[in-house]
Amino acid sequence: MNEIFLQSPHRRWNPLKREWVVVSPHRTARPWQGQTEDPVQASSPTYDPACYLCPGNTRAGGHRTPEYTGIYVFENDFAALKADSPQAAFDLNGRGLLRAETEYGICRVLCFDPRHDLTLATMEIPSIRRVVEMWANQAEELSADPRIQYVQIFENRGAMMGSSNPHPHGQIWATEHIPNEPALELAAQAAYLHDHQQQLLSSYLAMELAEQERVVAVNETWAALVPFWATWPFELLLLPRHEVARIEAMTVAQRDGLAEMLKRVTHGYNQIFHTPFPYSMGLHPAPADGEPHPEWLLHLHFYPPLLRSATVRKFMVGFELLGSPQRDITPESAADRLRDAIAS
Ligand code: H2U
Ligand code: ZN
Repeated sequence: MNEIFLQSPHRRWNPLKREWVVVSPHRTARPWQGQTEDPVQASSPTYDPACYLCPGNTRAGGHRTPEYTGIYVFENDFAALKADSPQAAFDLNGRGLLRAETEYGICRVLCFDPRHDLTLATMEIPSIRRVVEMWANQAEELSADPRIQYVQIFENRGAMMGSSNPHPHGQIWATEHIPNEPALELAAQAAYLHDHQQQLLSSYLAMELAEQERVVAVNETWAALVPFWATWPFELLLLPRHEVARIEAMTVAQRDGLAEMLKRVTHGYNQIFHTPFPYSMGLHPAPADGEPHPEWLLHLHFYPPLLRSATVRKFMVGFELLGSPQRDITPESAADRLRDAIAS
């Protein structure tokens, strides 16, 4: 890449959301006197009697988490969306300014492992593979509901990301409407396929694999890279190397490869600042609306907040909130660090 873009202020195009990101590589030596966060305690017991996700413990509302082995899925006791809410729509005077509609949905919590002290980074690959299988089963089951249009599977990891509990777990929100982020990606991918007769993300991956500047890990079926347009310092995009749009449509090899890739990237994250790395991670499959979605490539986003140590995080404030997202370290230098961390 032209040296100018590694040293001078510029903006980069995010073709997946069709928006610009400001990059300020010259600012990386900027002094920091702002907030630091207390490092997270790394050690925790294998079983915590106060944890609502540990086998045999009581949850809110009197529910009991069974003595599960492997994985365990349950309906969120404080579900943001419900399957039994009434249906209504509102648009005051038909002017599109005061609009509301009811939202049907199903929210579940997924325990990745009975052991309280593990994370994706420290779980064995066969255990992560079991999580991938559960994601596929859940996606298939929830997509079959004719009122569900999108199945959003995600993990909030670490107190810094608002995770309520260190026990390894994720969530599913299956919704009646396509949420904002996948809706942007749907429009962008559909327009790209229409204009170029190629998938946006497949074409992008081919270019990244040729460039090798931002790719941090590759196996037979998946690649992990810091996207050219990354906004978070150590953001990652995981892309399958062969076409697949839906979680449940992944081949056995793709499921195996994803488990291995998840282990590598989460382990690598922990190596960067020698601390359990917080993040929000999620899968973006094609909408569950019964359409074939030839434009869509299944992918995973990792959005980690840490910037320069276990305690100094990137804030999305000021210009990022009011103008455009902005970053200091280049995606290329983040990729160099991540590649080394994954290899270590
Ligand atoms: P995090 O993934 O952000 O930690 O959230 C965990 C979810 O677990 C949260 O959505 C649910 C909360 O509603 N929960 C239960 O379903 N039962 C409980 O007893 C506590 C928390
Ligand atoms: Zn626990």
